[in-house]
Amino acid sequence: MEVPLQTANQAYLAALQAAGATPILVPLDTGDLDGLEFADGLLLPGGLDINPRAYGAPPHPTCEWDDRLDDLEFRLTRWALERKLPILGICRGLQVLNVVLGGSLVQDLPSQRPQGVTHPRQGPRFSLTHHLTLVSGGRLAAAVGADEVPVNSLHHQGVERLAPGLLPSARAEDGLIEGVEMAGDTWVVAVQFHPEELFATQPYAARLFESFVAACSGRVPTVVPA
Ligand SMILES: [Mn+2]
Repeated sequence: MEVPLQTANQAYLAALQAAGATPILVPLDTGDLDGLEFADGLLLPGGLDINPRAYGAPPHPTCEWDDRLDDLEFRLTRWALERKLPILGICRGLQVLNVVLGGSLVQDLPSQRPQGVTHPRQGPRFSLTHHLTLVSGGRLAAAVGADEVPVNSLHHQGVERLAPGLLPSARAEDGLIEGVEMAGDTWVVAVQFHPEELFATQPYAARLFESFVAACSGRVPTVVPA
């Protein structure tokens, strides 16, 4: 008998717990979000692709999505933005934030941007396979405390058109935007790599989670990027 499961990678929970947070998972098909009023922030994790109809494009053959997951995460993102809750987006989470705010995605980097860096997974999830250059003065750069960082890369999609309201905060060697943030008082940051696989070995990745949790706790002075 098949037993349906809803799962989250342990790494996201461990990274949040190491930074002092108590993560709570939100089930698929959660209707009214008012029951989540206790939440101090929203982490949008990695996962499947997004239904490209959400940004007005026909699906590429490699694109895989789950409309229930899109529906839940789009609603959670709008809900968190309306409440000015801190948001940390990771991989698909960056893509969700970009699409919710009106941006679009490259659906398959290997076939549509073959001249670029190899972004899909190569080896273990923690393998450092390329670098990011951070935009100085930005919230992401402040969070990780570095101008350049080595990253893992487990994605075949990426930002095509950046949403209005988002600023680029990190780029890969091929120019792909791999970090974004919102201007203004609310801590909203998203990255295309997977810091939850690196927090125990790369201090900058741990600092990203610590900055997010600090913002959730209201203990961090807000920094408005120029
Ligand atoms: Mn990458």
